[in-house]
Amino acid sequence: MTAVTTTEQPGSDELTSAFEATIAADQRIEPRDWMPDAYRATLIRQIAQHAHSEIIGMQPEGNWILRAPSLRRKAILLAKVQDEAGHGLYLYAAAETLGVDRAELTEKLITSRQKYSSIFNYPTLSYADIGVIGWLVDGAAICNQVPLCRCSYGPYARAMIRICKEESFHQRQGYELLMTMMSGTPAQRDMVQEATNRWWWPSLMMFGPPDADSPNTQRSMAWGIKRHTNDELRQRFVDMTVPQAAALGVTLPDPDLRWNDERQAHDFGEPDWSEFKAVLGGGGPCNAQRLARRRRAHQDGAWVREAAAAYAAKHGRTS
Ligand code: FAQ
Repeated sequence: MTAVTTTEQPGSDELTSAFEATIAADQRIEPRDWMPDAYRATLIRQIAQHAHSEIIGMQPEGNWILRAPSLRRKAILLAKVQDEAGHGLYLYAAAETLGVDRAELTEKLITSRQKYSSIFNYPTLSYADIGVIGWLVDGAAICNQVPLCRCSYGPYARAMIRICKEESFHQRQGYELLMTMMSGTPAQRDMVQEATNRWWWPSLMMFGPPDADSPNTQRSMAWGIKRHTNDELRQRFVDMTVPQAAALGVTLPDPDLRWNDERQAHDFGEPDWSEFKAVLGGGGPCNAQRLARRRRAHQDGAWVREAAAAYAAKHGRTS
């Protein structure tokens, strides 16, 4: 560790050089190390958005817990949704090491001042959606998040290691569910194809806007927060998913999808970026419902927070 801690108080040039040397040596910045304000703000923005996504991401799947087709499927789905709550908590804890308060982040989410992933603004219409979310949404999340295990900020990188292990289980349970449905009746196979058609393009949008329209990528890569661009990860996801679709026996709904021998990668069509912008602006099919439910849950939990604060005050604890 070469970074200078805040208690040493050297001049600002020295602090900047120590920070840059740590990044250049591909070492970790830790909470007590000095860091530029913009680096801190970028991490808070990304980690908070990530945490909010995990918490809001419980809703589309939570919709099916009471209607799971068997006890086994219900147990698997419950475990997955609980994992997502846990991921949200690790991520809020990582954000708190940067000097923000979890309550403040939640307030920003429920007043639409911070984002969460676009993907969770789409509805889950059949049980095949549970399989397709595991396969495509967790598959995309893994593609995006494995490189974050090498993020330059220590607490975020360490949280991502555990999260990625659990996401891997999530992806496999989804794929196993779809394999089961694809070996079932024609109606079950149709459900899988129909769900794939709805989730494919929103899954590609999870990686963010095209590189040319991504204001944050270059700086985040220079700081070792992001390790790949949005388009690089989207390409990796497509290349990984095409053979999985073939093994399942489903068609990905893109007439432009084909192998390009010269590039040794798949060509694929352009997602509808106007839809992406509309969803980010609050106009997706479920934005209003997701936020309303999150606000209600927050209000319903007020008595728990008050009781915890009263207990802490009585026993002289701060948390
Ligand atoms: N949705 O300049 P960039 C999961 C925003 S977790 C909404 O490219 P950046 C697990 C972006 O924030 C899924 N907003 O930004 C699970 C920025 O806005 P701002 C969440 C998006 O940060 C599975 C603006 O657009 N994963 O799925 C999206 O460099 C199943 C410009 O974009 C993470 O958060 C989007 N898709 O790159 C749970 C991973 N894309 O703040 C339940 C960590 C972009 O400037 C069930 N995050 N924006 O106003 C990242 O890797 C990055 O933040 C990106 C965006 C790649 C998402």
